[in-house]
Amino acid sequence: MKVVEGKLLASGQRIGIVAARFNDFIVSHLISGAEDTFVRHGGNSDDLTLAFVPGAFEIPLMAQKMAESGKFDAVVCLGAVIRGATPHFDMVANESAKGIATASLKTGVPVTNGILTTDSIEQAVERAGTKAGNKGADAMITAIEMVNLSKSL
Ligand code: INI
Repeated sequence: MKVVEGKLLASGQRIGIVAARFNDFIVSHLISGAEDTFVRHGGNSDDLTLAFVPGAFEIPLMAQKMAESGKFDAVVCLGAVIRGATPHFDMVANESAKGIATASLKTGVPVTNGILTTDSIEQAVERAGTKAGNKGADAMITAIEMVNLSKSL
């Protein structure tokens, strides 16, 4: 049996990051986690391009534009949708996740979901570099692996 896996090596990869300004207090830590992970896996931070959008709802369109541009091997999406802070939590959370999946399938470029969807600000803090890891770092490592896996098929 031939097994195909993606290495966790980022050297030479060019990655687009789309980050929401909404809940910047949290999202800024997701951006740091993503950049740190890219560099610690051999990537050059000059090969990262960061695009800010107003909120998580706007992420899929920009992710799709970046994926279509041909300039990036993958796109990493970062945001924080917090239930306590929004009456339309479900709409923003669902549409952003659906749109990210669509952008990836439509373009054939890996687009990873680093958007936190939590019930409280405390849960978001826990997933932005404290006791429950960093979802930005997770989304970056997924992108690195998917780029290498796609190349090795
Ligand atoms: N955007 C977020 O990224 N997180 C949120 O928690 C949030 N809340 O609370 O509403 C949010 N709303 C803005 C939304 O993403 C759009 O920018 C807005 O609806 C304009 O299209």
